[in-house]
Amino acid sequence: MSQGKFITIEGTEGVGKSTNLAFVRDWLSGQGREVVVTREPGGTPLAEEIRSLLLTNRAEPVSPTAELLLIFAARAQHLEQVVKPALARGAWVLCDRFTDSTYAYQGGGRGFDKDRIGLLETLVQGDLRPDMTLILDIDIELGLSRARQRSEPDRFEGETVRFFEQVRAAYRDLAARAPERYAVVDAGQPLEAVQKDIAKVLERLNG
Ligand code: Z5A
Repeated sequence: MSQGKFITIEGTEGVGKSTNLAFVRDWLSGQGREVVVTREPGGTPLAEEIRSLLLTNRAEPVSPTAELLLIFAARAQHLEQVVKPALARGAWVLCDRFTDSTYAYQGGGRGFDKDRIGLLETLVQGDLRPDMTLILDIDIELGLSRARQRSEPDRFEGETVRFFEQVRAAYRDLAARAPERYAVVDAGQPLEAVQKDIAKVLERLNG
């Protein structure tokens, strides 16, 4: 049985991850792949509990270190329970956010040193990394205006434009450093054009 592929989707607020995740899932299923769709933080009952701890607005300030450790705790559980078993049986895993979010939000946004994040990445993941990461890139104001049409902002969505500009810059930096693993798609285009670009990326990966 061949090992499956691990694909992650990333981006800032309102970039259309949920919408395009469904497109990628359908595209891969159409190629006859078994696709496991999951998300971070979350993906198992315990990790989903950690997710709600992380996203809930609260009066108590959240220590950035506590936030970082909670994210990696959820990730450890998710990898053992969902991601690794699925890859081992040959499924393709499609994950809504993964460790690039940590580099972007906790690194770029909160200012955590990359090397510190890297230590936790190695501790929790060993040498497991996504085979391909799709970064949906959008102008921050445009993304926020799309996101505001949805529900009440959670603890992350209430951050400043400056914070999200730093998150976006961190994503771009990751992609520039390892262009073989990342594909950056302009998510400010109409949905049809975005999905045309995503399909081109998937064709390369599939072939
Ligand atoms: N986080 C972290 O800090 N560190 C980590 O390591 C990890 C996560 C793993 C929860 O993530 C939070 O966790 C996240 C970072 C933190 N911060 N926040 N917020 P999440 O992924 O659950 O939350 P989200 O970023 O809000 O994702 P989302 O719900 O998937 O939203 P979305 O990407 O914006 O997707 P959408 O709902 O598909 O699109 C938004 C709207 O735009 C919707 O009405 C669409 O119909 C519309 N849309 C989509 N595409 C288009 C186009 N092309 N044109 C026009 N309109 C469009």
